[in-house]
Amino acid sequence: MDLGQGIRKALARVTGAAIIDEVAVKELVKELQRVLIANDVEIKLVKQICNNVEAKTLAEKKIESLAIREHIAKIVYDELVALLGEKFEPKFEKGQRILMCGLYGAGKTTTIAKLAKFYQKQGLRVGVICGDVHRPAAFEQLKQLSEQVKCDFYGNKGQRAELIVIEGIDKLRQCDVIVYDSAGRSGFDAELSHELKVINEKFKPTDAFLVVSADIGQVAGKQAQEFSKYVSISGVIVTKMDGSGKGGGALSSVHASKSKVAFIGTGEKPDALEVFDSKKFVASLVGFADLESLLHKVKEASDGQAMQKVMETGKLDYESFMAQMRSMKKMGPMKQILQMLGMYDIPDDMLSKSEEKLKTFEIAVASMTKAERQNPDLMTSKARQERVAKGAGIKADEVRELVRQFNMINKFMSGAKKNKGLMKRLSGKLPAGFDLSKLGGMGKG
Ligand SMILES: Nc1nc2c(ncn2[C@@H]2O[C@H](COP(=O)(O)OP(=O)(O)OP(=O)(O)O)[C@@H](O)[C@H]2O)c(=O)[nH]1
Ligand SMILES: [Mg+2]
Repeated sequence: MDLGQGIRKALARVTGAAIIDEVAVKELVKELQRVLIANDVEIKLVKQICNNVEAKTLAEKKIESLAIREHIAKIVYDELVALLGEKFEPKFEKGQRILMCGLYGAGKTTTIAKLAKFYQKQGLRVGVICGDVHRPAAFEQLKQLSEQVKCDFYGNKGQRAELIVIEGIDKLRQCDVIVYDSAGRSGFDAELSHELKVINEKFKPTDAFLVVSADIGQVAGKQAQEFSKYVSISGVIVTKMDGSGKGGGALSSVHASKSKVAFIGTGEKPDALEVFDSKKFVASLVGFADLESLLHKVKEASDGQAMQKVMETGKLDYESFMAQMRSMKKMGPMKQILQMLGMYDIPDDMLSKSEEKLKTFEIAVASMTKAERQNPDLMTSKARQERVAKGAGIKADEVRELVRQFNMINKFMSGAKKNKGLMKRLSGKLPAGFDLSKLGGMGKG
């Protein structure tokens, strides 16, 4: 069970209890303790959090029950935010030189591609230097990644690292941000400290990020201390948060060691990087919805033209429906989208089924004629449904299902238009030109 699942379960149990008394609170604290320890959070910190939660929660016993449920979630939230430190503020100026360091396999090279993408999104030109001269495949790995994210690359096979740095800075002088990928080591030794010293002198980094994998748990803090002796660490990047049950330990120990968590890596792909914001992160652990991020994603992914049409005509057809589906896909995995709505613990097989369904729908829409796409009423004809199914190579039942769902969404949209409360709640948070009263479907929150 990951940290979030555990915490949400502990909270659900106490907030679901008929009466919240001392017993229920003690139960919550015990469960919380178990989850945090399993996540490799240092015992001393766990005790401190649990004592605080217990004391604060019991002090509020008199408040009416609905309020106390929210209040307990807030107490746990506050304690966890304090455990994990502050939000990191990345710099977006030109002339940055970023040194990446860390031990073997921590995720340095992968993270460089993610960072390149991150800074590029801010309009900065990024170049990367392969300084890993020890591992033969390192050059190709970084080169391929740089092609994938379309950033500049410099490497020189067979050359010594201290020369590559100098050449790289020169070759990439057009870049606003230069990121240097250093070689990993199995542990902290004299060789590593020497290399860090040399690269520091030649590269003159404006920032150095230490990359650690979440699965080392609280050792992350010790590594941050160790590296800090040789380079000035601006922040720690904790990778593999997606696959580790020890992320809580890694993050909290970094904060306890007086370093900052700068970013977290949540997957292997170049866009699986988040600026670390403890409030946002903890909100997700506790299970609060994140409407802000959802709307940001909608803004990023929306297919402008097709949406515009829906907004102007106030009418959904299969073309705009498909555009909406494409936007959904661009927004990332459905799991992420649902989580932003506060729906965290949805079984994976249910998710994959819905994603499969989306694919089938897309194939079906592609097999419709233009007239059918623009006049959804045509698609109520059984003969047409069967023809589309045949053309798409899917079952007629699947087309019927699409038509049914389309009609449902259409209906929901006209309903949403009338829902003044929802509109009001969302107004001002939407991107310019995005009129929810004519759109509906997306903003359901
Ligand atoms: N699931 C997941 N995998 C990751 C993440 N970051 C890196 N990886 C994987 O971890 C492995 C090692 O990543 P690299 O980027 O090569 O690590 P490195 O620190 O450069 O390794 P060396 O250069 O050999 O020291 C690769 O298989 C990556 O795909 C992450 O956030 N999530
Ligand atoms: Mg590497």
